[in-house]
Amino acid sequence: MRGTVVKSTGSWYSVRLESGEQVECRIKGKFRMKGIKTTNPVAVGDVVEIEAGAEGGVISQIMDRKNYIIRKSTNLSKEAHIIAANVDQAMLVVTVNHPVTSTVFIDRFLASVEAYRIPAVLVFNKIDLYGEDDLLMLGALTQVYMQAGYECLHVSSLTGEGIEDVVAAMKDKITVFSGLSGVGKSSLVNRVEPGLDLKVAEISESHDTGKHTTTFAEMFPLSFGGYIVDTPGIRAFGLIHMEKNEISHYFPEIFKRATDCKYYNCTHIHEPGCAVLEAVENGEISESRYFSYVSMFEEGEEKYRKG
Ligand SMILES: Nc1nc2c(ncn2[C@@H]2O[C@H](COP(=O)(O)OP(=O)(O)OP(=O)(O)O)[C@@H](O)[C@H]2O)c(=O)[nH]1
Ligand SMILES: [Mg+2]
Ligand SMILES: [Zn+2]
Repeated sequence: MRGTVVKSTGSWYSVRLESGEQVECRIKGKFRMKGIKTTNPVAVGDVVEIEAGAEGGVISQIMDRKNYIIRKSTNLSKEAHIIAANVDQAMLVVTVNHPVTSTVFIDRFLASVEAYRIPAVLVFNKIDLYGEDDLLMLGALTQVYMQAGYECLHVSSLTGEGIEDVVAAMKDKITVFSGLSGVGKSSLVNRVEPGLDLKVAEISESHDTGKHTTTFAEMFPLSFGGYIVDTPGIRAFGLIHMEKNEISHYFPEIFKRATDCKYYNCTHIHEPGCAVLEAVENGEISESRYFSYVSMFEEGEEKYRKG
């Protein structure tokens, strides 16, 4: 029988069969990804083949993944974690404040989904909370990411403002919500699909640091068509291995500009006749995006030196 993994707790996997029935499964044997050690062999969104087991089902095979979102918990850790597989788009839920989401975090996330050609949308949540300075920052960040080619939505899952844009963008697609803990991913899912009633952090205990309220990724059907995968918040986004000369490919606006560089193997760090540096200079590429590119490039360099 074939089905889709809709929840994974690490030892048990809930698999939704084509009939709509849900079966609790364990895994049989070892599933390894080529070249990467992962903490979870099977992820939400995986299409799997299951057999009947002594208690519940047994996952015996994972079908080839169309794509996946993967991260390391820190840059030093050796193991990677698959956030979700076979998705149509990623919505990165970010907050300018309460908590602050850094541009470096946003850019690492975006680069890693670009690597698997997964379209990404930025959802700025909690706009009801923003003071004057926060709103200025919201405007500036929106400008930066629109210029880089990303759709940016402004919402409040508390007041419902802007939710219709999120619904429109999610219709008939498999969407994964990702972001720091406490930005309001589960609150947003509840707004979009009120019947779900997912657990969210108590206001009194939320403050500015997330409480890691959601502990397992889970996929839910949407009544207006499509699926949403809610995921546990992440602390930091460690990069999976990328070749240094590949990194610029995952910054769409840098990649586009690079065709005009004088040298075909330009790193866009110091070369004369670099069209990327020129674009940063005249404001066509934002400094914060370029800064993230350089930091990832240098990190790649360090890894290379250390072997
Ligand atoms: N003012 C305001 N508060 C919000 C909004 N969205 C979420 N919150 C609050 O922010 C806190 C965190 O929300 P959650 O939905 O639990 O956040 P999460 O991203 O799912 O967090 P994790 O599950 O820990 O990753 C809760 O106290 C929510 O009530 C919003 O738009 N405005
Ligand atoms: Mg949550
Ligand atoms: Zn260049």
